[in-house]
Amino acid sequence: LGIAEKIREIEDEIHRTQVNKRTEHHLGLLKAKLAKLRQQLDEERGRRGGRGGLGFALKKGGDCTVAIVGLPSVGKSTILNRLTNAKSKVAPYAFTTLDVVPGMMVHKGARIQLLDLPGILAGAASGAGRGRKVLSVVRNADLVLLVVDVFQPGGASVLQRELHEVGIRLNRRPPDVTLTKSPQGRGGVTIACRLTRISESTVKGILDVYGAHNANILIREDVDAEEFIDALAGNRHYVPALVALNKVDLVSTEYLAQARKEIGEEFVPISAENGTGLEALKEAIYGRLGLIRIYLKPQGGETDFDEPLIVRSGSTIGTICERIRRGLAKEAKYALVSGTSVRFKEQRVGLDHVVADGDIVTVIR
Ligand SMILES: Nc1nc2c(ncn2[C@@H]2O[C@H](COP(=O)(O)OP(=O)(O)O)[C@@H](O)[C@H]2O)c(=O)[nH]1
Ligand SMILES: [Mg+2]
Repeated sequence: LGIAEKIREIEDEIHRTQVNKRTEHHLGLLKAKLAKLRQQLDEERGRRGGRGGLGFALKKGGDCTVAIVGLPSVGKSTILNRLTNAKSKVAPYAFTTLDVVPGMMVHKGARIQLLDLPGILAGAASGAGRGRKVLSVVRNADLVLLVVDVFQPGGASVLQRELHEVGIRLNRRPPDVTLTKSPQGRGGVTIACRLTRISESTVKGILDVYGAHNANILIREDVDAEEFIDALAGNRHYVPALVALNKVDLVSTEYLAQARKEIGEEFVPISAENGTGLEALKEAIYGRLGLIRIYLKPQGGETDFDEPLIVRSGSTIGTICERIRRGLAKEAKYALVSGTSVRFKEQRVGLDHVVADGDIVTVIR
């Protein structure tokens, strides 16, 4: 049996198996086997040179990158064209977009690169070729914009499942499980919290199947089998995501309320066709990326309100120094800050001070 067939067999068995307390252990082991086989398949493809790396040769432009993902014909290209200067081909049939098309969206001074990707169909993850390349672009994005057609509200979960299969975890953070190489090559597990979603014997069983014997493993969070396997695999990508429900011009408010239940998570209702909700979508993308604007005021000069520095929220004066010029953080003595992160105008702060959106900053050397 080839690896691909083995994978399919295990996938089938997982689908057939009911999830309950009695099958939990068995399912955990199956998932570990599956993860192991998928990794082997990846390595095999890598050896044959079938790996695309970044896939499409893409120049990373702007302050960050957003991958537009969705089933065919949901309106991805129309959205790109409406939000950016790009001209991606739009048509009422599937697979119009065969390559990645970048476009630049400027919002509140931030340059955000949007990537229009060929539509992902169920099964793209297991297929070779274009599907896999698309997914590698998604892995490297700062945000995934999931576009769902108002007439297929179930599309969001199809996409999420597809991305999950290739190790992309949307809107989740890595589980608190650490692996360190044991110097003697004889590892062990330390469970430092109460586990309610997995038994200790399943933890051991998964380790046997996965074969992480020479690592010291510390579990500090109530993980389930899948999260534990994710931690062992170590190559998962945790990417924030946002759902846009497109073509709302075609439905009534009542229909929309029903769709809301089916999607089960927050989404931005839009019509790429008539422009409804597009400003809200820009704002949501910007917000989800966690970007803030910092206005720089040179010592003894005027504040530059035209071109703010765009940084991730949570950034410090130190990060800002490095963005202005490499090495500046070492030379800087302190900074003067006006804005919501401080109490006074031109308050003197250290390099570890966390800035806020709209702050005016003068770095003093
Ligand atoms: N009514 C309506 N049609 C839309 C909307 N957005 C896209 N379309 C249409 O849906 C079809 C597919 O759009 P396209 O952008 O090519 O989808 P893609 O395959 O996801 O890139 C085209 O005929 C578009 O004109 C929308 O908001 N409302
Ligand atoms: Mg398209």
